[in-house]
Amino acid sequence: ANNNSYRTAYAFAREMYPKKTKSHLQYGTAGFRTKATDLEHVMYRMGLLAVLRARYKKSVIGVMVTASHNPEPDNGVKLVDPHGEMLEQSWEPWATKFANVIDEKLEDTINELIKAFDITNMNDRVEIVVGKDTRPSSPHLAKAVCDGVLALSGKPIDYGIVTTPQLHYFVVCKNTNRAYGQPNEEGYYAKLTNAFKKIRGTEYTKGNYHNRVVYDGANGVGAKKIKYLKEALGDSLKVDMYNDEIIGSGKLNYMCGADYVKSHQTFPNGLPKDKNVRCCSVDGDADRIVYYYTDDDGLFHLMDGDRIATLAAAYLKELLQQTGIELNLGLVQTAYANGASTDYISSELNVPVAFASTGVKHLHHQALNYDIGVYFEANGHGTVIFSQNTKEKLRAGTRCNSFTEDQRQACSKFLTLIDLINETVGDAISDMLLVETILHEKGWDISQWEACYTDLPNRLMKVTVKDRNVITTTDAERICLTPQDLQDEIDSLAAKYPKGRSFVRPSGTEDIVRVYAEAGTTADADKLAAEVALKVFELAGGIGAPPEI
Ligand code: G16
Repeated sequence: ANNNSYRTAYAFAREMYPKKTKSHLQYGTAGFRTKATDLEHVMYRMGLLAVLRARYKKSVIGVMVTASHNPEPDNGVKLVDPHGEMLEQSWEPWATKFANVIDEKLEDTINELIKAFDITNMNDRVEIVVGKDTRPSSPHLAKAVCDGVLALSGKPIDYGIVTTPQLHYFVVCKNTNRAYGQPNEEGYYAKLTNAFKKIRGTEYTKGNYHNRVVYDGANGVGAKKIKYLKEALGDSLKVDMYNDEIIGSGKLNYMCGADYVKSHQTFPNGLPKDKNVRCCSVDGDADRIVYYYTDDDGLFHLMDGDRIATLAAAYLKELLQQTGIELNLGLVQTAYANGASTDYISSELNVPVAFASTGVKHLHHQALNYDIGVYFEANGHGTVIFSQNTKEKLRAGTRCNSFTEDQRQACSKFLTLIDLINETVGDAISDMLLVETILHEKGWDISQWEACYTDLPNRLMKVTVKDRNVITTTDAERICLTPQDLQDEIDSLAAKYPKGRSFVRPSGTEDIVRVYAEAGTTADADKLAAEVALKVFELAGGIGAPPEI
């Protein structure tokens, strides 16, 4: 091909995926996300961009078609970088540019990027792995991605319906020459379940722990995939699956799934409400998970991402101590983290805590500062990552003569645990297996896990405004810079309530402003959230009915 003529890319665009919408789209918290009907051209162009990125990085790149927790008519796309991270942030403006230029400028934009990054290998037949969730719009949109890949002579590899974390895993397997695992679904289940079964041993039930969990698949890909997992788990863990409606039923994430349970702090539809039974919910692309149960009085108890993070951090710390190896362990949270969890981690567990803006891409980045970096958003999105140094020291530890037998065993157990964890991104299935492993080892039921600390009551609200970008924030989104006066108002409202804390931020996945509030009592948290929501409505151009106090 001629190095500066990308007519095919333009011709394809004009004939098959013309840009029909005028609205400006932005690469947000998790890529592009909006009504599926507005995304055809964006998908095609992300196929083009993925090929350019793959040639620049000389690696396999991933493209996932999903709108995760959003309602079924939405869709979206996220790009996956060579090491399994989200697309590097310096390329986000390029993604935004590709998504928004007029068809006639597409060829120029391709040339501009090639020049900016001095991409000289435009004939390389790079591989792009493509995955999609169960939305009815996904097959069509995934085809648009593949056509974009083909238009620049890349090689699309369509994995069909997979979870987002599975796609991240495939990318890493391919880029590490399979050192991370086999780049297919069987390889994924085998890696996780072999590690799980190895740690669990043959004693499936222990103390108050029972090897049964009730699972809400959110009527999405998380339900479809659990069937294979169950087969691979055998009797080691019984997963009772609910919410597996057929594709296109309109039930995806509807009154079920991790986002619904976390935001409404209530049981999802479709699950039996048996008392004191451990339940969990995943979201629409199975990268988030939360746990919960109903107590003897019928009260709902939520074990969110903060709880998973603290459970994992405490366990890893213990295991690390058993190895006798010195490594630094830290935890990354966002402004949504419950204040009680932050106190517990820093004061009781003595593990350092750092804060990052919402979006796993930000948390992941911060977690890289530790040898063992645990990161979780309160909504249940997170994982643990381990430095190369950690893995090498543990491997050496298994053979070290100056170590005791116990230390050597702790090192090999730690390595098995690393295999159980999908380090590439938050993964509901892998996180579930991690939680189950820790509870099993401790012999805990879910209320013993909950007893570690007491959450401050909290409340999430959404406010619809004309333009959510009028809200800008700083300090990991904990302080609001504009509109002027809003932060002062939040401060004086929060000061009225014991342990009151609140912040606001524009969502990067929905066209709304999010409001978070916590306080010493549920009534206070509810009041504070409503009052702050009303201030947002007044100062940031609210539309529709004002929030009620
Ligand atoms: C995505 C991101 C998460 C983020 C969530 C909500 O989740 O991956 O990191 O917390 O959106 O983001 P926002 O508050 O900006 O709308 P998912 O599960 O929808 O991909």
